[in-house]
Amino acid sequence: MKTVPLLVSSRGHAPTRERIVDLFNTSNLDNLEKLTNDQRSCIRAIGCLFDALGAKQFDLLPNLEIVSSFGVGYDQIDAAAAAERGIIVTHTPGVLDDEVADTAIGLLLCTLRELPKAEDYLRRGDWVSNGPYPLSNLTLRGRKIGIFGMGRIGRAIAHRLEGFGVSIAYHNRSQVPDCNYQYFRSLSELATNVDTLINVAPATQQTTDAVDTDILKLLGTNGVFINIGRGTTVVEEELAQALHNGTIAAAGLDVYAKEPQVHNLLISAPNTVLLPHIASASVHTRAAMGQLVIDNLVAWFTDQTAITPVPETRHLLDQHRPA
Ligand code: 8YV
Repeated sequence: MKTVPLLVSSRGHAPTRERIVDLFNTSNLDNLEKLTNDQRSCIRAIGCLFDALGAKQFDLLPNLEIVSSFGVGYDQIDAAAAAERGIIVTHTPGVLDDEVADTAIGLLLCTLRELPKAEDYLRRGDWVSNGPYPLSNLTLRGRKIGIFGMGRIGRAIAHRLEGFGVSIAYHNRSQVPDCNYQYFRSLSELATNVDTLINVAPATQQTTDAVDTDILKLLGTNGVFINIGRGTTVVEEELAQALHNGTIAAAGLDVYAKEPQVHNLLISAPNTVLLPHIASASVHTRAAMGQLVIDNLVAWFTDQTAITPVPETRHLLDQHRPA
């Protein structure tokens, strides 16, 4: 492996970068444009720890075979452009489902029961000077939860919610076999029938700006929006307005359209819990994600296969399979 020339991100999960540097003949992805034509022609792989990659980068690397990307979402990589050029893209599904689902439930409870605000209240000394923290207006009791995106993570969230005795429904591109929750064919039908919407959908052209004022109005004034998918799925300005003017009751967000920038109107919105994109961010889970990044690279350079290719490039593996 040590002879395989590979570009690696300079940012992102440091332990994964260090192991890639140990295993391969690496250069820094940031220096791509500074490499000579000869150097670029040698590059066979990219270990991508969350950089944006598309046709522009791929065209500079005529012998690129594989991009192994850290994270289940890969919207920062133009997988269609990779597929057109015969480049395999892999991601890290599965190993983060439980962590992200745990965080989603935590964020939901924090939002409904105002747990971060209540803790601040204690720390500020207000419990001593003003008495008990005010009763929360919202509760999980009796809620109708709608999950937007019923993939592995959506299912892990739904599975946990079963233990809370709430009703569960979902919207997904298509109905999921063996999934017995009520299915709605459109996001607006789902929003009409629930009061709490959890976004787990991947960022695609179809999901961009899907959650807007109209959807939020359908959730109603008791409505709650939780986002652990991608910030681009919601029109942030409209969400912020809906929180400021009481169109919905509260929101809990882990993801934003222009991270790490967070819209000012969201920062100032009432009844809003804001997390800095931490859903999968434990040492345990990030290590598992990093291992899968490496395993995909090793599988490719030992057996011409990949463990978790993204759907857009999966067909390329068949071309490499021995007959
Ligand atoms: C990480 C994520 O934040 O997997 C994803 O799609 O959003 C997160 O787990 C991401 O991998 C960046 O490090």
